[in-house]
Amino acid sequence: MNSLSSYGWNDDLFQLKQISQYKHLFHGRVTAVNKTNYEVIAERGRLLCELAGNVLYGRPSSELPCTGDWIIFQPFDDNKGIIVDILPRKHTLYRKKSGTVSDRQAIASHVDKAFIVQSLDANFSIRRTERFMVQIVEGNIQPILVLTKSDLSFNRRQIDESLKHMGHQMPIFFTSILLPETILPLRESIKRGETIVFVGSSGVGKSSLINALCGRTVLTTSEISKSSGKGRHTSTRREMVLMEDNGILIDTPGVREFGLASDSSETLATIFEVSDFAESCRFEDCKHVDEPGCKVIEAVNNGLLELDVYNSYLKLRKESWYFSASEYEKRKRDKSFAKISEEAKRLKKR
Ligand SMILES: Nc1nc2c(ncn2[C@@H]2O[C@H](COP(=O)(O)OP(=O)(O)OP(=O)(O)O)[C@@H](O)[C@H]2O)c(=O)[nH]1
Ligand SMILES: [Mg+2]
Ligand SMILES: [Zn+2]
Repeated sequence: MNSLSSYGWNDDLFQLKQISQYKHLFHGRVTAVNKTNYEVIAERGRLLCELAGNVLYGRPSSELPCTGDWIIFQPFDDNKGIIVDILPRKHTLYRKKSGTVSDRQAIASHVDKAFIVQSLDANFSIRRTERFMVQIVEGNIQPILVLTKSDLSFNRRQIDESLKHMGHQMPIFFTSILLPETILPLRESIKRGETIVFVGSSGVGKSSLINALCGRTVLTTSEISKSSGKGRHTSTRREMVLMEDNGILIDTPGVREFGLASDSSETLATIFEVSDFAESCRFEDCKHVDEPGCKVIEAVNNGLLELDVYNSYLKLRKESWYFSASEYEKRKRDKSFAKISEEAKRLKKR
């Protein structure tokens, strides 16, 4: 028997469960998603679950269970179950599904913090950090930057310089799995019952860091490689690991692209510190591109806002507009399709 409180079960979730028509059944948390089933931890232990038809149909794929979701299940056999309901999500990390224009994919849910993991070698990219941060803040999740492989040589001044506009917006940790004293502060920052998702490119050391935080090998990592230092996509699924007496860690496979999956205009203006300037623009609906009296452009010209940062802001804003416009179009199409099939059904009945 285990206590689900170490997996984050609390009063708020209990209240959410009461809304479900299946509140009399058992609850559990999805610890990993496989092709045809879900791994779930429940009071009775570990289970393999499948989805009931009513959960599967009529839901976009982004709303099917993901790692971190709390679900309600009907047990059968010793360690099997059917998922009959999903508790409403609160803090969820999404990204744009690659190869699509407006589909999103849920990476992890009921997440308190997200560790943006970057290694201090050639991988470090402030532009990638910004991108992750926007989507994390959009998901109502606290971002934390973890810079790994600090045992390797790196240019600290250059890193500090590029982080200037973000540094005070989130805590930053420098870590190395070879230096236990750098792991300890990170471990101490994690509270019991807190869920943390690890994101970052392949090969930056996400799984290695989780092993270091747990003090034992719970996840497979790639062999130490002297070659290019590029990632090899060692982890292949989003998987939950429990830290002894501490938090709940969700490892994710490194992804090549992490597209924005929300209309993030306001978050972008805040993160890129454009809002203060934008308030004094001549036009209330100023887009800060080429309008007269634009204080954002003025700030760029005066050197108060870095050109690279401004360009990055415009690029991500365009991406998020594009996503939400396509999503809106898609919803409209889906709605009219639903109307047509309703109409067809009615005609058939006559
Ligand atoms: N020098 C050094 N190497 C590290 C450190 N952390 C991880 N590595 C190495 O980096 C490589 C990649 O580590 P992983 O933990 O597999 O990386 P990952 O981010 O989980 O990669 P994916 O699962 O492919 O997304 C391995 O060879 C690790 O040994 C570190 O702090 N210092
Ligand atoms: Mg990994
Ligand atoms: Zn403006």
